[in-house]
Amino acid sequence: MFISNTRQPDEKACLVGVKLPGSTMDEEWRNLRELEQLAHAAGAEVVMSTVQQRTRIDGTSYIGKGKLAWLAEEIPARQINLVIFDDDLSPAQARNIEESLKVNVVDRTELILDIFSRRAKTKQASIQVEIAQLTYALPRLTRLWEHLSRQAGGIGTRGPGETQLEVDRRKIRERISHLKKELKKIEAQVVQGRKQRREAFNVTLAGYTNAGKSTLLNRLSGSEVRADAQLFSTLDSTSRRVEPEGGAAFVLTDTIGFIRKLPPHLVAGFRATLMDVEEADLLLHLVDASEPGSEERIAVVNEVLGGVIGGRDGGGKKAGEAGLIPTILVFNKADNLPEGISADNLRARHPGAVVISAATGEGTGELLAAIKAEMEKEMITAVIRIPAGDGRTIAMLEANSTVRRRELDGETMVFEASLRRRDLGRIESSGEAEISIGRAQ
Ligand SMILES: Nc1nc2c(ncn2[C@@H]2O[C@H](COP(=O)(O)OP(=O)(O)OP(=O)(O)O)[C@@H](O)[C@H]2O)c(=O)[nH]1
Ligand SMILES: [Mg+2]
Repeated sequence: MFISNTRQPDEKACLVGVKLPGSTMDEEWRNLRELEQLAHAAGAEVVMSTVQQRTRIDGTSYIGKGKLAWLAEEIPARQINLVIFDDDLSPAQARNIEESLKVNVVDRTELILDIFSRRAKTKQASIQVEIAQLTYALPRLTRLWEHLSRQAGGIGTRGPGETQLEVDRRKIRERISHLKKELKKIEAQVVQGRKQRREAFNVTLAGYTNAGKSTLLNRLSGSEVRADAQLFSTLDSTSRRVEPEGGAAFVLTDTIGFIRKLPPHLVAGFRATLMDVEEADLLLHLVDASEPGSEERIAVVNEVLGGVIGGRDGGGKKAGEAGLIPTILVFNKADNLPEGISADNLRARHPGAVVISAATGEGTGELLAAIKAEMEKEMITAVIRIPAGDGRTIAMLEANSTVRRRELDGETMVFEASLRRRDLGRIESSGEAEISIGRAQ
């Protein structure tokens, strides 16, 4: 299809950012450094970067005529064959720029989609990415056709006729609806797997890409999930059981990393994967403290989390239930803090935060203690007596708790179980259960 990886081998890229009033040059260069990492992740080599100062975006060419003319000279001189914009271009802007520069132009969303499609390993991730790509491509078909003809060597080759475009649009829409059906089937299976996890206390890792989430999962659970310096190493969530010494076990889930301006198509596409965030009992918001700009990244992650958990009343656990998902802010890479930043001043600025190094293990004891404290707030051990005939309540208890003991006492089933406070409340109001908090004598 047209939307397969657009990147070619040996691509030499130029990065373009725009500084508008309200941001600083420093911020823009930091953004471009991040864009450079994204470009690497997509397989392109960056040979030049430029930031254009403007008072506002140019509707036709994004960067303005003068800058465009300058780029048109630099590009052949430096054998650049790809221009990457740090922002999203409208279909018209992208076309105009390509016409002037005669090389392929991609924007931030296309780049991220491209990386995701390279990284997607499971069927679910591949389908989610393809839906996002097709949805993004639909209003841009004319331009993508021109991409193709340019790659085929025919610069200036005309795109397909209107009828062909219509046919293609219809095919893409059909493909999207087919993929959505496939995804539903897969999600149904995933939901089943999830039910089995309901009995455990679920801790979910969330954070900016490259913060060290997978490294921490590996450190705490002794597993070997892929963790590396590439952006977006993780696209599929992985859950592992963690059994701390002297503490109760919990399930730890690694999730997809976030980034500034994460394309909304992708957030929507990865909704099912992000369910792990929605359904968490506790979130660990992991922050890379070794890089400047951590405050900005914290804000980005909070915003994406708000969008994911939102729609539920600013983050209630379930519709109707108030309160945010409890979150521990975790500063990682303490072994590599930049000059002028110490664990103490991070904690002073963010009360309740924990500072760790997933690489060396420093601070992980403190983190486990903080998790344990949250778990004790939420999980409770109780002895629950339910009439043996009340199958509904018994089933509810079995599905939502870890049953430590069960025995029949005449006509009554007696359980000792550990479960969430709110599930205990539901059991209490479901049947004629008799509950006493604490362990059996
Ligand atoms: N110095 C140092 N490096 C770390 C630490 N934790 C992780 N890293 C490195 O940071 C990079 C990213 O780690 P990952 O665990 O893959 O990060 P992630 O958050 O899972 O990233 P994505 O899956 O791409 O979103 C890797 O190169 C790790 O080796 C740490 O405590 N100290
Ligand atoms: Mg990861």
